[in-house]
Amino acid sequence: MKEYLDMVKYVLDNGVRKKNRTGVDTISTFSYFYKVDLSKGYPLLTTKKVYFNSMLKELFWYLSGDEHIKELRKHTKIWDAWADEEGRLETAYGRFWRKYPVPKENHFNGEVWVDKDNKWTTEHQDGTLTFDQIQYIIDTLKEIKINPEASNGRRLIVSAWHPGNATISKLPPCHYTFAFNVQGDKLNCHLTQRSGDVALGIPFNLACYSLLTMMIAKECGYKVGEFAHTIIDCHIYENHIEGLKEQIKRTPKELPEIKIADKPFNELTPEDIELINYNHDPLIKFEVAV
Ligand code: DHF
Ligand code: TMP
Repeated sequence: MKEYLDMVKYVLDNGVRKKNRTGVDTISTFSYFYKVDLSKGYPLLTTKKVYFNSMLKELFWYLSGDEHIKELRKHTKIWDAWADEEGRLETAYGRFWRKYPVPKENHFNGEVWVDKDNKWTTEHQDGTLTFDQIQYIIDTLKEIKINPEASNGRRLIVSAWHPGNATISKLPPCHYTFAFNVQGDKLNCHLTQRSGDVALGIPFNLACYSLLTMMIAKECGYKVGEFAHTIIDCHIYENHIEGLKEQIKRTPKELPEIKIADKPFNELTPEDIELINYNHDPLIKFEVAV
């Protein structure tokens, strides 16, 4: 994928050396943006092997809303370093996608704060209220398809960021907010990421949100549009530079395709997602900075 190789070249050429909490320095740039047209194929990098199955299980873990990785870690190790032995992990992607905390009894000083009619709010056994952001997106996208004048067409935002959670989490969400946007009969998605590891995290994030966009487009009756990605601190770890220099010498192959089973969104499982014609160059091993 040319867009990815351009990003690698840009950071290699313009990145400035910077220290960070991991102890492995990066070369870093501020606010990189690219977008890809999802109708031209599924943007899984072909210039190295990307572990599609790890990414797929990660996406379904987010969609499950689980706050732990007890299931996920049976399939992939990619999150193990940030969880405790029991699989607990404060990083709050899916938990906040599916169960964003709502003020107790949903009012503050007598004023209703969230979701007046409790359409997307659930009360749990311990009395906690939470809001399902993904269901809100799906229902609203279906509504604006029938009625484009519905009020929420430019308010299709999901947030994984909770300012208070960010102060206690070992790894607060990197890809912390995304927005859907309809143009004609096409569904677009824009992801904002506060911090992006060009070699490891970003290829997964790109593949993950592109697939999510395809799944939501299918559910809501749209064609796939573009995936756009802003990365605020866009960096390459110093021990990834050689591998990435090797990767930019490679020539991108034709992109693979995705086939999604004919099922309601909430019933989909990883087995319902088929990756077709994924031809790729050999794996490049990159070590993850913890
Ligand atoms: N920390 C850092 N420093 N960079 C990250 O990209 C990162 N990503 C996290 C958590 N913390 C992070 C979650 N996502 C791998 C890919 C994504 C990911 C974590 C790890 C990874 O190691 N990928 C390897 C092997 C994949 C596999 O074994 O399935 C790769 O070659 O893509
Ligand atoms: P930070 O919290 O100090 O920014 O470190 C997080 C690192 O993980 C940083 O290198 C970005 C990277 N990362 C991604 O690129 N994508 C991801 O999905 C995740 C979870 C992390």
